[in-house]
Amino acid sequence: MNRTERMYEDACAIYAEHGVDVEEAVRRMNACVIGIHAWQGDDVTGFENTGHALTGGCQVTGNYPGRARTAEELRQDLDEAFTMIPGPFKVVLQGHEVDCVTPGCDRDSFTVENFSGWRDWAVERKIGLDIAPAFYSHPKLDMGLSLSHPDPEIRAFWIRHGQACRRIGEAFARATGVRSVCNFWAPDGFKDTPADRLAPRRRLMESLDAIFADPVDEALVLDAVESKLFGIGTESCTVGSHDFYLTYAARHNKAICLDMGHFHPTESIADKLSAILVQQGRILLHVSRGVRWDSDHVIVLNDDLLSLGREIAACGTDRIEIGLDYFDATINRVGAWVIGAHNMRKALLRGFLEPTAEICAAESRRDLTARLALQEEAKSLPWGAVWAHCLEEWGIPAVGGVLDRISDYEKKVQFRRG
Ligand code: RNT
Ligand code: ZN
Repeated sequence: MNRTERMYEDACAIYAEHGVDVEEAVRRMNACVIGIHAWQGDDVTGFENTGHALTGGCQVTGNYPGRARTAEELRQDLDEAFTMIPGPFKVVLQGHEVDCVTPGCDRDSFTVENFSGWRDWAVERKIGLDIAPAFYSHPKLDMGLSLSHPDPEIRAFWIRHGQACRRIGEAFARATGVRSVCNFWAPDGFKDTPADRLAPRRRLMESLDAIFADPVDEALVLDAVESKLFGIGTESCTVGSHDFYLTYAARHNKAICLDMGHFHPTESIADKLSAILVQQGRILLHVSRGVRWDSDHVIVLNDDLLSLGREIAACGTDRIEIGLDYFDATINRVGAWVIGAHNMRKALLRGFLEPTAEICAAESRRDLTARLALQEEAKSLPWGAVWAHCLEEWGIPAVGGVLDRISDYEKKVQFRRG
């Protein structure tokens, strides 16, 4: 028996003293599908090759060499990342990360044929494929407005793009056999105090109603709507605020997308799960890390992420979709996916390893001293020995081996992209 197995056996015995079945916790962690966000690999640039800069209030900082310049290169990088990311996972696309654009074709007339390389790639790997309409980085994002723009022609263009993405998601699901999440985030907002907040919000609501009026098979497509607090250039008012979308999602039975960078820095996203799920259908998580603002840093194993893992374990994963959403161009982009996906799975593992029964029992008997002591004790239980065991089971090397692989890949592939 090697050191990892000896430490794992000891960990199982220690957790058992706290009423935790480690194998059951690992099984539950391994059942969680994580959405790997393609846009970490291309800096949210997309592949329409129109030269449009990233707009919509998002910002990608850094110029680490080797960014994927085509859908083919992006799939190559994702394949490399998958050798180091424990499954199960799926891939999430932006609505402009196309394989090809037909001349004269724009986003409002995209079909699955514009994403055929993605569809076939996902089918071959037996993984699901989600899509998010790209209501940004396009001339028709005008004055910071898309679906809520006062010009009906501009709204109609974006409504057609939203409808196109839902049908593309439906085609993905038919091909892969995995339901596709179609997540709607519109960057609409105002840099300074708007005179009228009501009219743009009514227009956004009516545009979404028009998008969703186009029927798709709801067994194949799960619609989600994503709120935001502010963006660069929309600091004073976001049309699609949390109040707007939480209400819209409840009224129209859509999933609400909670992005961890889209709330006030002191707000706990973890606390929102039970508050919403006890009344509402489903939640899509965009697991991210804001540093001073919605900076979309690679996620780290901090208290926010650990709390999220604990609440996901407590609420159950049947109505929670887990998606990563960050973009860091200061480090190797394959490494960014791997580090973030590992941290997401570590947070889930720690959530499922939490000695919940023991802690809840203390709370039930109103022994709040024991509750606090046991909550703190849980932090020093040997979860790392369980994680090391999982890495061996998955055939994924420890960090040194991962870094060697990333370094080798960037020299052989990414750095040659110029
Ligand atoms: C923007 C939202 C949204 C984007 C992607 C690129 O702040 O988080 O999910 O990250 O559409
Ligand atoms: Zn997001």
